[in-house]
Amino acid sequence: MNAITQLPPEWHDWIRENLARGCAPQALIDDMVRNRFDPIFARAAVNGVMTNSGPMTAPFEEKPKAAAGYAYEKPRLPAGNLIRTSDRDVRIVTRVHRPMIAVLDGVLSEEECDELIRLSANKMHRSTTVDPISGKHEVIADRSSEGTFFAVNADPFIARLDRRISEVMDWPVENGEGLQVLHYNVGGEYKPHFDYFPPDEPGSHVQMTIGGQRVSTLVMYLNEVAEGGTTIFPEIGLEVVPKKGSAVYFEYTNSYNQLDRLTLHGGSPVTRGEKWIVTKWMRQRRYGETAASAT
Ligand code: PD2
Ligand code: ZN
Repeated sequence: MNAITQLPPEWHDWIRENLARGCAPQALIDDMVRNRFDPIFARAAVNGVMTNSGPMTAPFEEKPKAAAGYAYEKPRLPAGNLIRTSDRDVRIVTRVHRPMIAVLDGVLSEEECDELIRLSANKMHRSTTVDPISGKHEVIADRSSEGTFFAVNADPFIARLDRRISEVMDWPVENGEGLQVLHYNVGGEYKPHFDYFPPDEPGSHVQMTIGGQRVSTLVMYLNEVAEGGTTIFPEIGLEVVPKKGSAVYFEYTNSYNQLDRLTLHGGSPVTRGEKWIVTKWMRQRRYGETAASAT
């Protein structure tokens, strides 16, 4: 079988997430080669994600536009205009039904946003400082983003947020991945991708060994972005403008294990200022992360 020379969106995410976790670029390249990627392509792909210059994903035009056959079930997101969580009321501002997307106001308080940024700022992974081609340490000023994780229930502050988020998403805390904080500078973007793991793509089965498929996402905005940095859903022409403490929620896996391709989404380039977000991904089953595995 020919070696793979195109980067599916989920592999782009995989590289990005592991770089953010502080993995060595060479280890990612080795993993990709083990998964049938061409070695030179794998090196270029990791380098591309680090510098945000590609190579990028396979053309999305090749995939069917419609979520053919996806059965829309009762949304997990609670009905009504207000979600009363154990410690805070969250207001629903906008709902889209197909795909299931909602914009939510006041998921986090201003103080909680500031605290998350403060806690993250000194543990962001500057993994782009190593050039995988030369092996030299280089600071790349305009990297796409940098990130850090907070294990589920890592401390009382994070546990309070994990609980509230689980109530908003109506899905168990134990099924959640650890909160991931991302920071984008000017020029930083997140190319359109799916948050679920396509079952036919290499590597997805590894990602799904623990916890199964991802079912829903909550992207929370931690600051106001001066310009750009919107979350875009290109299949339906929706653009969500970041607002401190607000969030966009979407779900894409139903009880038949079908996946909703209409949830293709990305982060448009930040053109002025900076952007901070925190994301929660929920899995079908209990996800094995504990506070002890926090980075
Ligand atoms: O930064 C965003 O707006 C964004 C866009 C797409 C975040 C994510 N996906 C994500 O965290 O999955
Ligand atoms: Zn995403």
